[in-house]
Amino acid sequence: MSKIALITGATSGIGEACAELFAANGYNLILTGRRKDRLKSLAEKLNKTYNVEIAEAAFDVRNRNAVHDNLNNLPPEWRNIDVLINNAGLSQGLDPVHEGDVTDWDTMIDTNVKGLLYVTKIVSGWMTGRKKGHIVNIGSIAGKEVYPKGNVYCATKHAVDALSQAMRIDLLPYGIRVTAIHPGAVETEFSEVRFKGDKERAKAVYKGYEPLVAADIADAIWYAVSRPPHVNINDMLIMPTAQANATNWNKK
Ligand code: NDP
Ligand code: 8X3
Repeated sequence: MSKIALITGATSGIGEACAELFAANGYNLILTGRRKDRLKSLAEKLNKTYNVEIAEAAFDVRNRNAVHDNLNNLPPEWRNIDVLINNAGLSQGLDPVHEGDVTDWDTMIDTNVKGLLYVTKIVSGWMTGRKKGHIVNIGSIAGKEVYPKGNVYCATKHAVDALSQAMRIDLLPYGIRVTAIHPGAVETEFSEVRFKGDKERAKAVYKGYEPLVAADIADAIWYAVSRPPHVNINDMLIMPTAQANATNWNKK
């Protein structure tokens, strides 16, 4: 029987690239995200191209009841999840803390931390019952360092780093692997979302150097997931060659 991966935030960027790569490797997929139309067209494409089965679940990870209902309403056979990729996340704004927008803070904390926890609680419950599974959390260089005006986004990704370490301890008796993947700059819709649709400002983030692309991160996730069962990749920090850390670039 084919393995199953649940990917949050599969409608774009890193999540979408993971969906493609895992489907190419024969995984059946549970794809989630808020944009139903994108989930539907991605599911149709992957089903047609790779002949894998896809379940779509459109919900907002910030909504605890929606997470609960959507996951628990999956047909029982879809609960045998082998890999959970906690990828849904975002940044909103780039402001010094004294000028920060409190609504932006709530959105980031509710999505990147609480949403990840809501999904993890349910899926890890199923995994512990089967005594197997692999959870991959998408952190960030922003979870390893802080940078000017990154305050709350950085705090949420530091939380993802801490939670990944904590999950590794709590889930140890059940043989569940936990991997944290921390990318530097990846050109996706991330900056357009951060700057609330300002395409020019978003484009400028990736100007003058070669950023990572979503497929680079999917490739690293696949590496971690495809190791033999006795090997766990705890933590990976993946940067563009032209980015040394959160603040230093080699731009032309
Ligand atoms: P994208 O904006 O391209 O993708 C983000 C995904 O998250 C979308 O599929 C979006 O789906 C989903 N999402 C956002 N909010 C919610 C929500 N409330 N409920 C459900 N799904 C949600 O960005 P990336 O692919 O770059 O981001 C993926 C992850 O990688 C994020 O956690 C991000 O923080 C992290 N990351 C990104 C980096 C980068 O430079 N791009 C670097 C380091 C980490 P929808 O809108 O349909 O709900
Ligand atoms: C996304 C990368 O540097 O904008 O996590 O925080 S950064």
